[in-house]
Parts: sequence; structure tokens; C-alpha cells
Amino acid sequence: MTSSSSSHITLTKFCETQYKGSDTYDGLEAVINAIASGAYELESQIRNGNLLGMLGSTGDINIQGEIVQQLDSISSDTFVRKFQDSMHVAMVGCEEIEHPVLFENSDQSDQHDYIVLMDPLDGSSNIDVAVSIGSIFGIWKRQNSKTLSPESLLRPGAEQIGAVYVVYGSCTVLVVATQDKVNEFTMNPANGEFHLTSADISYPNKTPYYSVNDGNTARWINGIVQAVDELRDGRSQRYIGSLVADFHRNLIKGGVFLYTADTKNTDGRLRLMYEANPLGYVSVQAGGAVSDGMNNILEIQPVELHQRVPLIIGDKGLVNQVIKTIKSS
Ligand code: AHM
Ligand code: MG
Repeated sequence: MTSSSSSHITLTKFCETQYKGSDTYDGLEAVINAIASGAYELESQIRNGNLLGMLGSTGDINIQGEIVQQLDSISSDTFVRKFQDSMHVAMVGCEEIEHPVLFENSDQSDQHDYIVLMDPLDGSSNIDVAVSIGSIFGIWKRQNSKTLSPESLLRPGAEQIGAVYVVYGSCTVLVVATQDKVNEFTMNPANGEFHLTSADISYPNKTPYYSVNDGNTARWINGIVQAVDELRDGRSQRYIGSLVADFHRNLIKGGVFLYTADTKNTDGRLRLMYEANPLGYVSVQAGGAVSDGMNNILEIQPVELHQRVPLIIGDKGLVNQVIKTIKSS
């Protein structure tokens, strides 16, 4: 259920009342405000990128083996800087950066109590063609008993205490999820202020959409082919090619997204720590589900930060339907 009558509530105010001073979430307001501030900066660079000559690749290849776009690199630098300035983040893991960034002195400071794992710009192939893209963040409490190291970030997604994503689309929205609460805020481009536009979001009862890259059909196992056939029955296919935008549409309108393993992407295409875990967390808080076809993704023990995973995410009934078909094939 959503409500759109609360636009006088700003994200800043919301975070202050929900998180500041709370036992579990104190400091989270600084982390979310850092994301909002970074998103505002980035939004303008995305809108003006073509005019400012900021589109196209940097000429580098990232740790994922993918071509780095200028805006990938700008977004990564922007959010790392914002998290450092927030003074509440100890370490950032990023899809674009090989090793996590540990902020100076955060090891000694009690105040640096959060860890963020992010895909700073999701949907890179859509940057140059004026199609929706986004940013994805999983937020974790730092384990005080453990020394901060890249290995200390290898925790199951169920341990996230929140997740945030931003979609730079026909308007810019920022969705915040903490335990059982999913709220959407829309940016006023004039000043970067985000206003609450949908409160207490949960998946609707209808499921009009399924999202999948049909071009991979010949590489799927039979169970996936059959599961997609079943989804096709009475539903429209919507596939943007930016996971975060596909996910957001399915959350608001109802549906499911799949990027499973195939003979080319043998471990799936999407990243466990930067994409599947944060969006999986949002999905579950909104009454949906997330699976790799066999297991709840949030229970997977990661073995490395940049690992990929097959992803089935969205409406719980549809996720379960796909799992059932895969298992029985
Ligand atoms: P990236 O842009 O962060 O590398 O993300 C990967 C993207 C997802 O946003 C999207 O769902 C998927 O890759 C699209 O892949 P494909 O072009 O194979 O359909
Ligand atoms: Mg991505």
C-alpha cells in the first residue's frame, strides 16, 4: 500500500525523527543524508553529462572486466567522498573499486559505525542513451569486535540494517528501507531536497510485469525456459536493462525480475554484495522475496566481495513460482 499525501515531510526530517538518537540506528541519518547529497550532485552531472562532455568511457576496465564509463568513475568518487565527510562510515566497498576504502582513523573512532557496499551507478549501458539509471547501497553496522578488513565485509545480506537506492529517471527518487519500512522520496531538482512521496510501500496484489533479458533464452537450462514461459502468460515484459529501475517499477506496479545463470554467465551476471543483497533487503521489507533459484540470497555466506549471483527478485508469489518450476524441472 502506498500513500502520496505526505510530501511536506522531507528526507532530512524523516531521518531525524526515525533514526537520530535511536539505539539501533543512531548515525544512520548521516549516512542517508550523504547518499541524498551525492545523488543531488550526480543527478545534475547525469542530466548535463552530454553537454559537459562527461559521457563515454574513461578507457579503463574495472575489476568486473567491464569498460568504465566516465560517470561510473565520477559517481564512485562522489559517494566515497560523501561517506567520508559524513564521519559515520568506516569503510566502503564498491563495484567499481577492487579493494574496499577504509577511511583514515575510522578504526579508532566509535562514531564511524557503519559500512556501505554500493553500486554507485547501475545500468552503465544506459548512460549514453537517456534511459533511467540508478545507485544502490547496502548499509551494515560495523562489528566492533572485529578489525576492519576486506574479509570482515563478507557477511550474509540478512545482516544489513538498511538499504537505499536512487533512480535517476523521469524524476529522481530515493527509496529507503529499514526493518519492515520502505519509503520513497522524490527530489526537488531546484534545491536537492527529497520529499516523502510514497509511505509504507509494499508489493501490490497484482503482478502485471516480468523482467528478463530474452536474448539469453538459448543459454538457459530448461527449468528457466519453462519458468519464463509461465510468467509470460498474461503478463507484459518490461526490461530496461538497469536493474535498479526494473526493480523499482516491479515494486511499485507488481512483478518479478530474473537474471539467472546461463552457459555464458555461469554464476549469473549481477553482483551479490552491491546489487542482489541491498535490493533483496528492500524486497523482503516490502513483503517480497529474493532468491538465487535455490536459496534465499540474504542467507548466502559470501566468499568474495565482487562475486556474482543468479537473481530472482520481486513479488513473493512469483519468486516462489519460479523456484518451484526450477526445482521440479
Ligand atoms: P552495471 O551497470 O552496474 O554493470 O549493472 C549491470 C546491469 C544491470 O543494471 C542490468 O540489469 C543488467 O546489467 C543488464 O544486463 P544485460 O545487458 O545482459 O541484459
Ligand atoms: Mg549494477
